Amino acid sequence: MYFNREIETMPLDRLRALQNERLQSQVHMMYQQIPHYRELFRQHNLKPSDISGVRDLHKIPFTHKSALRDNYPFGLFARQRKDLARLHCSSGTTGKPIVVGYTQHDIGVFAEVVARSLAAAGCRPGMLLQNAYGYGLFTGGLGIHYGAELLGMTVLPISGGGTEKQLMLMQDFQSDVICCTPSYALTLAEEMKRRNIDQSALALRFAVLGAEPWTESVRSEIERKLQVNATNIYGLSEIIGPGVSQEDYEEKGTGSYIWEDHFYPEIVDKDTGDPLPYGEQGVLVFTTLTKEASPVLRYYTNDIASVYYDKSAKRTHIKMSPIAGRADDMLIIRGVNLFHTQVEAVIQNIPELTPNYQLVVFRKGAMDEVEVRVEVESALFDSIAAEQDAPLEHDRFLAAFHLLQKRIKDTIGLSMRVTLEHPGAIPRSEGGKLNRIVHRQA
Ligand code: ADP
Ligand code: K
Repeated sequence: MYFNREIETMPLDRLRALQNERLQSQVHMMYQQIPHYRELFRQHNLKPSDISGVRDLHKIPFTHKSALRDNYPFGLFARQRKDLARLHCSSGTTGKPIVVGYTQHDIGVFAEVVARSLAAAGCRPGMLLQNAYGYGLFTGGLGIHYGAELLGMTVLPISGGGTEKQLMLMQDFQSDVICCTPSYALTLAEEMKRRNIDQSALALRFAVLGAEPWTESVRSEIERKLQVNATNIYGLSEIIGPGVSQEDYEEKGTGSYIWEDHFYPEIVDKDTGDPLPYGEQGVLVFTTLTKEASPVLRYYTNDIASVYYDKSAKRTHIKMSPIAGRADDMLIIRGVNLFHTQVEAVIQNIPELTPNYQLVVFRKGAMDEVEVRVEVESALFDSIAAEQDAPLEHDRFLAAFHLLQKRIKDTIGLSMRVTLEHPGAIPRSEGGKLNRIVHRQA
């Protein structure tokens, strides 16, 4: 099912023409309304008429998060504060948050792209969507909410956290869809088991998960334990919020559609900033094409992915790979670049291990070291704990330990310390994003 078949299946040449036309007016409007961009164009000897379409984008310098910080709170808005319908903030790790504004029209676009996303995820009018994304300054809660209503769903605006209540209402109301972070979906699944709630007590069919990087390892765990079809939703406040891209539930694993009639993506080299060809991994950069209040040109997301066209797909829009990580969350260990998702991917193929893991970075002498802490499957753990001599189980335990160490070395090129933990040893998401990396003094 398409929410907007005409746009979602628009032939590429027409889509490109639409983007070019929209980009021209976006650039003219920004030049008129935002002193920062007018000044930027002047410094680079650019006029709005130099940008006739997306192929001219490379002439424009990137917009970094620092530009939003420096113009805090409303300095990059193209509209006056009194003409806005809503403000959102992204957390911003230190100090002042990033502020984004929405006109009524922007809110309409936000709802439209979320409605398209939910439809691609398998959601249908009439289904009950339990929205466990956080409501508040974070774009997730309200963003999903308005999109679900537009699609014609019933929304349960429960927000994140309160796991016991989540599970109670999920059973009592027979929710069809859960929206939350993948790490919180794991928490829900685990808590279900702990409370002996049988899968048959739930009506869940779909899980729409995002706001943090995740891999197939986490997907298979969630799908198995919650009996759902789990798909990826991606977005960021600076562009609009969740719904910048979405995976189709019948095309899982082939990437997420970027709604490119509103958000034009580029992938650039993280060192040189040069645009990279389709399929190559680099930093995602977005240009908004229809934003009224908080438009951005070439916003440097810091998220690492690739983009490509999938000729066999249902829709014409470009796809993006899962996010490997944020460039600023990338570890550099003894000269090797490392994202935690690489370790997650290795864990997937070792059945004795669960996706409850954490990377501990510490210093040993002059060297950075990484310890992988990962929980073993509870059945395996129980049989080892229950019996003094369960030699077969011990063998499996040891084999899993060595296999993880070897595969990390072979695929990532780093030796890591491995610690197999008992179930429950690793921190869980309590409703929002989960930090997989901790730094420890040796
Ligand atoms: P905050 O900065 O407060 O976390 P945002 O919602 O703006 O709030 O965060 C957006 C960021 O979250 C993205 O730039 C990306 O790093 C991450 N993110 C969002 N969705 C996904 C996803 N599906 N996969 C991986 N990372 C994601
Ligand atoms: K952000």
